Amino acid sequence: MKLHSYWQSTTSYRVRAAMNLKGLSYDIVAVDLLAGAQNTPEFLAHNPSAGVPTLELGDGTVLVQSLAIIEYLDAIWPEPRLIPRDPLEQARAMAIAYTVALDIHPVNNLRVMAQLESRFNTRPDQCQAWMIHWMCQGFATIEQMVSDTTEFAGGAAPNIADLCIVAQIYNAQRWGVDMALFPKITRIAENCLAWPQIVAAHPHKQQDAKGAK
Ligand SMILES: N[C@@H](CCC(=O)N[C@@H](CS)C(=O)NCC(=O)O)C(=O)O
Repeated sequence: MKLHSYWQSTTSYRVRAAMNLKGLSYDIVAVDLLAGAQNTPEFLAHNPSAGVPTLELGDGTVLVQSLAIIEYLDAIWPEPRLIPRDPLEQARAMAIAYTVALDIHPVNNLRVMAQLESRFNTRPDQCQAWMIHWMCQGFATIEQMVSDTTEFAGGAAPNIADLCIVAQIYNAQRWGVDMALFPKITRIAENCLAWPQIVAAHPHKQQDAKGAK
């Protein structure tokens, strides 16, 4: 399998971590988002939504949307389970994953920030304040949703919710969110990073990482 990925992309980070936890072997195809590689005709032919991750299966089938990719992986390689089978646990895990993936990430995406800058002359510090606002709002919600008693959002092992949390917190730290405000999810991210499979998915461990170790 080939995973089209960008090192700092949080959506790619989620899928890299999921694939690593399942012990899958795959090649990374680096897509340089800052150079606009996602907008080239070759890339768009693959993934018309102009983003990463994109997963290419062995037979050439292409899957897009990080959460849909994780659902597919969980269906084909069920162990370890990343989406709980129990309906209530599943609803709780997906609610956290969706808060990151649907409420925080889309309004802070590269293309959104580019529109703010080009249409409204938004300054870099204003863009940063925008991103921090949406991350803090989403994190405050998730703080209320995660368990007080377990190591991860809903249990003793990371699931799809934790993968979304750890990836989004990477981004939050990059942009200067005060994570002291969110102790429960900070602890979850630290617990995630005790797992070598998740560390291997960390942006700084990627071949295309620039200026970071
Ligand atoms: N909802 C999609 C979002 C994919 C996406 O837009 N990823 C970002 C990187 S985290 C991207 O490729 N952005 C490129 C751009 O905005 O131009 C998913 O979860 O896979």
